[in-house]
Amino acid sequence: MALILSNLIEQARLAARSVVEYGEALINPTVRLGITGLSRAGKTVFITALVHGLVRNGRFPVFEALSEGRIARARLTPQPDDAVPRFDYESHVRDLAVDRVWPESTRQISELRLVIAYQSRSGAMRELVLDMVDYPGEWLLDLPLLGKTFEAWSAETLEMSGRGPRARLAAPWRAHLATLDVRGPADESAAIDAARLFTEYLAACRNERYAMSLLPPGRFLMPGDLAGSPALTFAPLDVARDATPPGGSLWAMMRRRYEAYKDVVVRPFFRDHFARLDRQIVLIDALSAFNAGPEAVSELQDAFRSLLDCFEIGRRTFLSALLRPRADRILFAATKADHLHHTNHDRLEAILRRMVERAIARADVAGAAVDVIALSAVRATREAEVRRGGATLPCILGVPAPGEHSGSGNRKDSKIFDGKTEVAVFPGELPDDPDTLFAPGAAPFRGLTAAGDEETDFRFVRFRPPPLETTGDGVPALPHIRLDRALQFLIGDRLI
Ligand SMILES: Nc1nc2c(ncn2[C@@H]2O[C@H](COP(=O)(O)OP(=O)(O)OP(=O)(O)O)[C@@H](O)[C@H]2O)c(=O)[nH]1
Ligand SMILES: [Mg+2]
Repeated sequence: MALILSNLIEQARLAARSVVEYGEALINPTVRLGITGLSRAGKTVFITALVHGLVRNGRFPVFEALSEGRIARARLTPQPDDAVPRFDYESHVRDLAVDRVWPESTRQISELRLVIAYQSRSGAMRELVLDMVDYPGEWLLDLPLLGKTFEAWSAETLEMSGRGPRARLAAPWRAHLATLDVRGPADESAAIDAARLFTEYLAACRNERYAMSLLPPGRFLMPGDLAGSPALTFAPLDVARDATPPGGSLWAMMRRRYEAYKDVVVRPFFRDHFARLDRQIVLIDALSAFNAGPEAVSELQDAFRSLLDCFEIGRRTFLSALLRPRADRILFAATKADHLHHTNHDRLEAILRRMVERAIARADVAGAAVDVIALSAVRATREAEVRRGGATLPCILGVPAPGEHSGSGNRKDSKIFDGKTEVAVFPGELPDDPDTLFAPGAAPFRGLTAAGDEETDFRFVRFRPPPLETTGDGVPALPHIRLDRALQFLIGDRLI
């Protein structure tokens, strides 16, 4: 954080707030849970399912406070920050449980506070306050920009745009870039065109066929209330890393706007939501990356490596709680495990563990408890063994979302699903040994980026959310996979 909040005033402000919050937390024990994840990772669904399960006493056998019958009540209460919208829990539950559709992509930041009344193991009645924040995943990748100059960001972005599948997608923007006179006078219409072409390139990289992860600046893809503002009208330029722009030039203007973007957009977002977390869950949609191909998997890993550098994670001491808040538990979760048969869940976990090991080797997480899990906040499928040509395939059963198709849209026998009929799908088997995925130069499987729809090794269909199931005591609940294990790790120790 020293690198990111280089400004002393920022550091002092954070420390002052931390002292106040420390005092408050002594009276009302509070856990600020960071739900971190790139776009479509599953943040909104996770928060909704977690709150739904807690307020309705869902089926969470591994979450001890609940399974031991010590949770008296969990209720939503007004959130701490008046300036941040409330997480629209009710409409997300309506989407999932009544209309059986997934919530839309998040466009704005929002916050939710849950108060859990429980009985401690010693018998005393206590309360734990759980604060959560939801935000568009695109914004997350802005955090690493805080430590980068305009020139360094330009150089990295240009270098990356020449690699692998990105090169073709970047061609129109790069062609425009080649026409720019960066030392010439600032030219607003050139800046507008560059920003538009650069944004189109980022949007093309995000497409599920490529599923690239490193797509900053986040507001270009999800502008929130900043659409059309000059703070978003810039783009990388072909300039030397350590050079300075001539006054009044296009380069100077782009650089100024990049710095404004960091000051006005990124730094407050970081300060208000990431610099003061007690616990973190990092949601990772590894399966979409597998769908796309090895390039997407490798980029996902790079994205998490650069993000971890931005977080304060480590052992919590009296002084750190007082002056520099840090998360003392971090859970890495591969989401949407219900897209796989359970025989593959351990493999998914092993692959994630391998990705995480590399990422945390560099980050300073000394003393923090770290765990890895494959979960599904909402389980949309059931399992079945299907016999085909003498072999038994471990399949999953679910209702594909309307519009999903069974194979290449161009093939005659391809079928468009109606959103009502249940089908069995064999999604593919993840590799047994994660090393085969990460060996240098390995291209161990075929994804949509390089292969035709029919030739990919994995096939993950988007299923509709499931109907509610009824728990033993008659309460309708959303089915899940290991959501209770995640809860136990994240807050179980605060409820004893
Ligand atoms: N089957 C299944 N699909 C899920 C699950 N969680 C998320 N999804 C799918 O992933 C999509 C994205 O989930 P969200 O929770 O909206 O993701 P997000 O991280 O909030 O994404 P942004 O708001 O774009 O940052 C959903 O529309 C679902 O299709 C899950 O537990 N099971
Ligand atoms: Mg969301």
